[in-house]
Amino acid sequence: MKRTRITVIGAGNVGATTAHRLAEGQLGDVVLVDVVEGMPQGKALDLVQAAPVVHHDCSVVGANDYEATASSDIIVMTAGLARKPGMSRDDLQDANARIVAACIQRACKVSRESTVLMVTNPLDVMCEVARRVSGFPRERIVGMAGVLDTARLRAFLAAELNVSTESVSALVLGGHGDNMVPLPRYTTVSGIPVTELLPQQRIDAIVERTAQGGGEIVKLLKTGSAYYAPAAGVYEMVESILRDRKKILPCSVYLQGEFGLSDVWVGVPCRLGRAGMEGVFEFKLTAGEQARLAKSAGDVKAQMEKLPGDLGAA
Ligand code: TXD
Repeated sequence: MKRTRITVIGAGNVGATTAHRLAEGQLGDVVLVDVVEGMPQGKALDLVQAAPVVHHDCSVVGANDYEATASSDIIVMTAGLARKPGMSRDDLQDANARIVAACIQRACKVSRESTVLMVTNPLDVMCEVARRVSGFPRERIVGMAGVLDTARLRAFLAAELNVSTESVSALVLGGHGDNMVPLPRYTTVSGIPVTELLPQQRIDAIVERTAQGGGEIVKLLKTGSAYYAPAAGVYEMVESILRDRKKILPCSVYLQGEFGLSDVWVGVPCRLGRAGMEGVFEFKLTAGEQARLAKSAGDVKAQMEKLPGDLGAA
């Protein structure tokens, strides 16, 4: 029987932490790929040496090319550059689009049946790069951002109300970052909308803090950005796909008419199972929510239009 194989491209903070979680969660054998020679191999060896202590039987190997990634079930894409001083958002988009295109082309060429899980920023636009170069159907490309954004909102609300994070469920739509559209009326504590539990002013402040995304963490760390919570978000999505759990999770997906939007990547709730993105969970938005989602989608589309036309194909 073929063993489950997960490729993680980029062995930096998010990639290595993701590999760690995937192996310890026994989700499959992991191939960690990075351009830096020796680095993915060294981190893989370190992870393997933890196996006897933490009890898992997954293999973890490091590589600088894609040979060992062949026949992967999932490709998690975390490679990319962080914004450097003097670099505009558009410069970063251009640089990461080239990295994502090159990596996804090579990885998808040897794993034609895989599902791509995009993590690299700018998230929604990088999903489009993966779509163009892989030629995969939309069911087999999803972006991770919504799980992280909702986790942040849930964590803040649980602390505010002094309840378990498990009792809080939240819904965030839209593009990643400043563009997210939190839906407080669907954000509940054991089924009770937070709008019944907290004054609007407090909800607004918590939503605003969530919308700052990882900015608060970047300021504290000074070098680098969040990776524990992002890796946890990736883990939840990979687990739902590989174990066919059919969880409803907010993911960046290529909309085809759902929520009145088409040909654009936006975060909406979807069912994740063995076939990948098995369906968008559509529901009726208020006029205000719809307008905010459309604005968020419009911003992503404007960025998608700036992508170079010569990204290549797998
Ligand atoms: O919610 C989300 N989607 C995000 C996204 C949450 C957190 C981080 N988010 C984005 O993930 C972040 O903006 C970056 O675009 C990626 C990776 O973040 P990370 O913090 O892991 O960055 P690192 O530590 O700099 O790691 C990037 C690695 C590094 O080891 C490089 O050598 C490698 O990517 N890299 C490559 N690997 C393979 N192939 C190529 N071409 C390549 N270029 C760089």
